[in-house]
Amino acid sequence: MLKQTRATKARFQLILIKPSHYDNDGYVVQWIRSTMPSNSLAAVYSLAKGAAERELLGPDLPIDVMAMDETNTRVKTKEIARRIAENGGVGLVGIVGVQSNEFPRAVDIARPLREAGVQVLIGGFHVSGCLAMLKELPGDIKEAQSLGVSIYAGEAEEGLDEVILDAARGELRPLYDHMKHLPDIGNIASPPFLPNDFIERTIGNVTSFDAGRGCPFQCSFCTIINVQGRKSRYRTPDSVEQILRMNYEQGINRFFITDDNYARNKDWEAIFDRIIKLREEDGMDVRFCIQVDTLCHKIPGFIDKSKRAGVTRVFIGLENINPANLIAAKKRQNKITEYRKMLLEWKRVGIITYAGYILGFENDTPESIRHDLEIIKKELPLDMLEFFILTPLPGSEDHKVLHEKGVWMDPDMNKYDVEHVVTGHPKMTEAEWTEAYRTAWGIYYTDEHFETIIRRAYASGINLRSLMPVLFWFSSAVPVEGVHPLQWGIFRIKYRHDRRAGLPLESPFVFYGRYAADIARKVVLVAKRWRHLKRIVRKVEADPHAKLYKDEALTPVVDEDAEHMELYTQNEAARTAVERERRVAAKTGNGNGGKAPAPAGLRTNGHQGNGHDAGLHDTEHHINEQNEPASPLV
Ligand code: B12
Ligand code: SF4
Repeated sequence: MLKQTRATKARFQLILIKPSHYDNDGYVVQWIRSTMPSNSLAAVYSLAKGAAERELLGPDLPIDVMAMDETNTRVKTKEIARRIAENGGVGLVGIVGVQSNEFPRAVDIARPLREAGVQVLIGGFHVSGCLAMLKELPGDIKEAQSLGVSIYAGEAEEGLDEVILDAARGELRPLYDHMKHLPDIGNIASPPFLPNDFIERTIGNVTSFDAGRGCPFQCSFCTIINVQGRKSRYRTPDSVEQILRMNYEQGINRFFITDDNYARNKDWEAIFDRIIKLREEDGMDVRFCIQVDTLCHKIPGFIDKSKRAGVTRVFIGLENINPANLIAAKKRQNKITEYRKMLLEWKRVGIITYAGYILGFENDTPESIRHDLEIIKKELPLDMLEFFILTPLPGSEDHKVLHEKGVWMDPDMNKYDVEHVVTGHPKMTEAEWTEAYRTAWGIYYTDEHFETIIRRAYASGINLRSLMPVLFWFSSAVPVEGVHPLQWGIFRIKYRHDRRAGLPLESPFVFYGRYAADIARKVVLVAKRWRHLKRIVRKVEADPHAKLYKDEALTPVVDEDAEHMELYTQNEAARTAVERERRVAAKTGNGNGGKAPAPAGLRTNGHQGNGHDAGLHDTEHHINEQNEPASPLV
């Protein structure tokens, strides 16, 4: 236990840190404003505050809770150690929501703290995923334990009290394993919450919370099902209302619902109904970004209720358009025959779509990736596409299989940020795969396609002033900053001394010279790209026929698509998938006598964002413009 430095009445210091990770030069990725508040931190912070309010350690030992997110705040370990010492020497640093790519940084934060005698506990997806899937703890976790760092696997909802009690006695255990029991999160007293002064360090008036955990599907690259389970656990509508009201009171009205698949939250409808009531009857202007799967449009009422509940943006796990790849990754629920229908449904209600696309499935080659992206641009009415390198993330089945077979995987966890190649590929070299990822952004976000996306959006009633920042963000993060849009922030901060353990301290001339040149280059590039995009938006807005824009992607789905669209004809796997869907449709009597891949409702629907109902779009446009969201994500 840490020595007490001043005679004061002791106060238990609980300091929660969400770590960042290192860039390729070994500097901490950090911004003046980062993308969004972390829900992992909000969840643990709120539970800790609850424990403090309940006086868990008794009236003589009050608990002070402090949270910081390293993506927007410099972690000063000496100050933390001093703070604990000045408050009676009792405390704990919890390193929260640690992903695999953040684990090396988390250990580097822990090291000086341990040297100063501070108790440290690491939780999050890396440790939980490893405990869920591996027979033995991997070397990096064992190494952390050898420094005296404790590990917390599983969710904090039922285990945090025990940890605080142990830490107050100075008896933290090396391992807390809560993986066997997944807690009920329905109506817990302290749902996720972060105070406004914390949220102000992120972009926009946005915070995040999980309305549920778990997903029923079985994708082999997924960690979530092995850590949070396949059964849907969800918060009650009362609990969601409590989260919304607490935030609304502090002026926050935009939310990222972090459920990996909100469409499979068993209580999605009751939660949406409550939010609709808050919006329509209580006048709360709350808005949301959600994540869904590609079959969400088949859930009756899901898309229309999303609209009424204030969803403005939706992330979709599209992943790939080659059915052979999807089957190999056990992503059987992704049916290419449903992609257009689903995207047109979102367009119908004027909600912006982002799709995740994974590069490096077993049939991918640089040429096939390029070809597939051209098909997507032409035939899918999608707004943003974001790319990821297929990565065997600890906690996934893919990682487990490779680990058990002894296949090479890069031992440097810092690279597991889905932007680095960390294992071999049957058809691409590491250099080709890396290059395919880097160039994918430029292949999708061309000037021509910017204009197409903007024209499709305008014709579908999407507010262009709201789309533009997002389009800018997703198209520019990699070319400008070299980081994924989900990691980007406003103005990169770098500290010469905050370099990865083992790397040399650079000379001030080299470090600051490069830093200044980098800033100058980025400022010019950002201004140029923004102006350029603005010109395209203005051009579309000035076009008197823009509302009537139509193209192949915006055309309602019809039987004949299967004959000519490349999405359905490009290879044997695509043709087989279409045939299979036709047979299923024939058996179930669903979708036009088994001929078409399209449900009748969609085929006859006149308002597929092609300007048929421009009147409605005008109203929508007007409403959206009243309150333009500033965040790139929500
Ligand atoms: C929202 C989200 C984001 C958001 C915000 C981050 C956040 N954590 O909120 C954004 C968009 C910024 C993001 C970015 C990225 N993400 Co992300 N993200 C998520 C997502 C969907 C939800 C996170 C969440 O809120 N979970 C719910 C919370 C409550 O669960 P939890 O984090 O596990 O925390 C609980 C327990 O672990 C435990 N616990 C955690 N910490 C601690 C600490 C202590 C002391 C204790 C006692 C307990 C404890 O208690 C918590 C409460 O129950 C998860 C998937 C998922 N279902 O978790 C992916 C996930 C965490 N992300 C992932 C990845 C890879 C990324 C990116 C690298 C992707 C990219 N290239 O940009 C970046 C990294 C950026 C960065 N450096 O942060 C992976 C990590 C996998 C792994 N093994 O590392 C996940 C699991 C998704 C996946 N593909 O598998 N992400
Ligand atoms: S749909 Fe998404 S959350 Fe569900 S198993 Fe697949 S990757 Fe995981």
